[in-house]
Amino acid sequence: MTQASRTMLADMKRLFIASRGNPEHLAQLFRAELPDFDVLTEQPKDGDADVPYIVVGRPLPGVVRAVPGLKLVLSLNAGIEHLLASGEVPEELPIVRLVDDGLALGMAEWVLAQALAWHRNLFLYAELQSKGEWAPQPEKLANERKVTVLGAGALGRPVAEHFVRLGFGTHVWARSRHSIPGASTFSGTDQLPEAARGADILVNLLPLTAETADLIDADLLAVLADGAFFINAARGGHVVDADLIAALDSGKLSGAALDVFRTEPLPIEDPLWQHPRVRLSPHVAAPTHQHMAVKEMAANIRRFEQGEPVRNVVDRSLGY
Ligand code: NDP
Ligand code: OXD
Repeated sequence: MTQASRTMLADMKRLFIASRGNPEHLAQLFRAELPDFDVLTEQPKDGDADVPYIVVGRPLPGVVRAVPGLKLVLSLNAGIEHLLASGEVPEELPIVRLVDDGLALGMAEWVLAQALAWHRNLFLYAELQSKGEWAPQPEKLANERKVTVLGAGALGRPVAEHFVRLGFGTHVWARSRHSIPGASTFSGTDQLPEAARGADILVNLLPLTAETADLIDADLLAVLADGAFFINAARGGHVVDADLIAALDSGKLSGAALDVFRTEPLPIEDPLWQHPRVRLSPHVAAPTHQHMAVKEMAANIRRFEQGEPVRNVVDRSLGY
């Protein structure tokens, strides 16, 4: 390397990608978005020049704290409960969670696919086909069904808007009261039973926090319509699994589509694998599309550089 290029590198801003997998593809995308940055994939250490930005998924112990001059932590995930629980990110450092159009579009596709398949009895017809049974079922229109969406954030809101567009009676519950045209909105713990009462479909898109852990239990499932369908694309820790299985066994729930679990990968001995009323997928409802995520993260880094407010900063007191 020439002296001139060494001096140029020394003047560049630095970004460290602390991905557990192969970070090279991500690094290339960042280099294209931030050509004036030195994008590192090797752990910087004490004594190295400052590295103000880190992009991180599930950090290995000590990785974040070892970065000199860190100012902003950019999460590779939308849910950041593991990052907070790891204790790896010092209190004073802002954490930005991942919010981008790719996640919102992917989540809407997955949730709507599950909801419509249940609504139009497609799961049931697949079962009947396997038994060679020609058995038309009573069919309803969307406007004869009620859906409750838990969470009205980056993912919950667009999902609720899709349900409204399709004609479903749509209830949305969040911590604060939202206004979503065509939907009825509810807020706070007191209003949860009202939001969920009589719902044919319950969709969970909450973050996992101290307040939302174990929220989906026997009491909540009891207020749904008999034979309701439950869709969980948020976190396994929201659900009391024993209560979910009891509701499926009793017929209170006619089915559940589960993308997330308390332990992932779901252990092979877990009864959810074999339950005839459970459809499960391996945490793929809204996969990260790296090219879109990098554009959003790079834009946030630019904002930070220019002293503008950074978007989607986690409120640590709320846990999301
Ligand atoms: P946001 O932070 O944008 O939205 C969270 C929503 O939940 C907000 O509407 C918030 O209310 C509400 N909420 C938070 N706490 C409470 C509470 N105590 N009571 C009632 N409502 C509450 O999150 P996202 O929409 O981006 O993501 C939601 C979750 O989806 C993620 O945390 C993650 O767990 C999961 N996820 C799953 C993926 C998958 O592939 N399966 C992929 C990506 C994310 P308010 O609006 O009032 O603040
Ligand atoms: C998540 C993600 O938070 O995959 O689940 O981003």
